[in-house]
Amino acid sequence: MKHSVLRTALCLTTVIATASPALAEFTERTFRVSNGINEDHPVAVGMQAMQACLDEKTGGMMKMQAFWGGALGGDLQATQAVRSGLQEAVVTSSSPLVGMEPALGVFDLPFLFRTPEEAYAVMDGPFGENLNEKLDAVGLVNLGYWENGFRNMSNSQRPIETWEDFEGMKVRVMQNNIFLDTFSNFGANATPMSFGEVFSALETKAIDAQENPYVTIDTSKFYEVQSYISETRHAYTPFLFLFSKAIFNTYSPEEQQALRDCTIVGRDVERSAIQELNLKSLAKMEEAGLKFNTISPEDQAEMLAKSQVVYDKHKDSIGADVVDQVQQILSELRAA
Ligand code: TK8
Repeated sequence: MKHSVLRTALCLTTVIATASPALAEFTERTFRVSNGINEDHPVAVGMQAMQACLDEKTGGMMKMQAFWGGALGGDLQATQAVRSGLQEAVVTSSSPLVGMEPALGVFDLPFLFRTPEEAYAVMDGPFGENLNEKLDAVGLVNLGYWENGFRNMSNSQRPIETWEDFEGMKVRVMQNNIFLDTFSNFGANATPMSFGEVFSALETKAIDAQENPYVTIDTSKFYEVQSYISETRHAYTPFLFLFSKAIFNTYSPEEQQALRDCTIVGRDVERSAIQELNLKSLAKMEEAGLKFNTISPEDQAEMLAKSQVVYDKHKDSIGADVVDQVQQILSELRAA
């Protein structure tokens, strides 16, 4: 009896010993990931897929702890904490980070991308890699470009059909000069504000309008305090999945690779979840009583033409080469 127990034990040891070398490089870790958006946003679905991937690759050693609704601070504040090694990771919009890396401003240029596929081609290819190197140089490891989506307008005043409809409207913009200039140039009274302040600013009518993708307007409940929704698609700004370089550098190569691979798995799940939810979010907001309108292609073209001054003003500070590279990729895609 004793003998057979011993034999079973020996047998198990062999099994464990042959299974474990791959796991030997993983240490038990829990890392924080903060978000400004709420838990019913598809970023949560992406993070679940990312966690499942990490569980599989690390034998359950790496666990993410998510913080939603800006619980660890807004995009800028959380990214600063990540940069200085006080927090492991953040999912943030690129726009508030242009002060850290000006090249990110390319994503803020109005009407740059026409489809998600154009944005993916730029972000997931060599251009995105290049940008990741710049971010690395300022202490941020960008593990992947996740989706927020095409930005649309909501407001409490009137439908936006042409750029003239912005006249005098108090529009919240992200903390980003390109957005500030884009809306000021349309005649709006643009106010930079962190995301966490938007709901109550809309509710108290301190501002009339804000702009975000449908899914974000839905999950952050902005539609509850808005009356109009207009499909301007004026910008596609990505979410960046940023990891603290100071902390990342203390991880083993296997852990780093697992993080990189699993962020991409999560990204793909998150992007398709957003694509799926987009029209549902819009329908839900219409059902809640918001009046919806699209913009005619002519008026859209006029908005772009009117915005040329914004391109001219910001091209050098973004980096002329950076803007040219993206426009080159886009013109090749559009010619194909
Ligand atoms: C959430 C933000 C948000 C962004 C904004 O933290 O600030 O309007 O679109 O999604 O990153």
